[in-house]
Amino acid sequence: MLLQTRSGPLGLDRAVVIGVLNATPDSFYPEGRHADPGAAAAAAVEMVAGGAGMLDLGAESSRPGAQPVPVEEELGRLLPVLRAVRRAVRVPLSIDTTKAEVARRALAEGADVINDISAGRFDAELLPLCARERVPVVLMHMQGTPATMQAAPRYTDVVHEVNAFLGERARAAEAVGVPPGAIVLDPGLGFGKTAAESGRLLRRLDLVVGLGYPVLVGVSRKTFIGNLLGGRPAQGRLFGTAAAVALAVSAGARLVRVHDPGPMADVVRVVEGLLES
Ligand code: HH2
Repeated sequence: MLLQTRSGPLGLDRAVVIGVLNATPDSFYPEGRHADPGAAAAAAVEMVAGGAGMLDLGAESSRPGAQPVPVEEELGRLLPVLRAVRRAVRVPLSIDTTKAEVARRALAEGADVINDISAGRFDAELLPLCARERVPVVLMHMQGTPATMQAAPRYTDVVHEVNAFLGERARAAEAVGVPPGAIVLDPGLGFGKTAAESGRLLRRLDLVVGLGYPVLVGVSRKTFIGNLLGGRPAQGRLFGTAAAVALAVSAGARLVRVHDPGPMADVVRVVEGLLES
C-alpha cells in the first residue's frame, strides 16, 4: 500500500507516524501549539528525527466547542508556519483544514495532502480541488461541527453509522475525480463520540479497514483517554495514548496522528515487530 504525494511516495506497509503541528493559539493540548514559524520549523525537524513520516499542520482548532476561524485568519496563521516547515523538512506535509481556499493556497506553498475533518461536507469545492491538484485527501467522520459535536452525541449503532458515512464520503470523493488510491479514511475518534463509542470504533476498526482504503486514526491525548484515567488532563495522557495507538495499529491503522512522534514511533515499531514475530 502506497500514497503518492508531491514529496514522493509514502509507503504504508509500515504504519506512518504523523506529527501534529498546530499553528493555533487555542488547540486543546498547549504543547502541540507552534504558532511561531521558527519554533514550528525546529519542532518539525525534531519530530522527523524522532520518526515522524509526515506532519499535519493546522490553523483552526477543532477541539469540542471551538468556533470557526475566518479564512484570512486561518491563512495568516498557517502560511508563515508552512513556509518555514517546508524549508526545514522533506517529509510530506498535510494541511488540516475544511476550507478549499486554505487548501489551495497551502498546496501552492508545497503542501502534499489535505486532511479534512468534515470529509468534504463543509466546503463543496474542497474535494474537486483535491481531484484537480491530484493530492491525497483524508476523509474523517464527525457528528455535527466542532462547536456542537460533544453536546449530545447520539448513535443507534456507532460502528455501522461511521462505516456507512465513510463509505458514502469515499464514493462522493471518487465521483468528483479523486482516485481511490488517494483516499484515506478516519473514524474521527473523540469527534462527537463518547469514550465508549470511541472504544467500540477502535475494537471494530477492521470494518473501516475492510472498506479498502488506508485508515488514519487520531487518538493523541484526547479527552476519552483522560476519562479512562479518571479525568487526567492532556499533559498526563502520553502512556494512555500509547495504549490506544497500539490498539489502532494492531487493528490495521496505517497512519497514526500524534503529538509525540518519537515515543509513538517506538510503540508502532514494537507492535509491528510483535505482530510479525
Ligand atoms: N484530531 C484533531 C484534529 N484533526 N484530523 C484527523 N484526520 N483525525 C483526528 O483525529 C484529528 C484531526 C484534534 O487534535 P489537535 O489538532 O491536537 O487539536 P485541535 O483540534 O484543538 O487543534
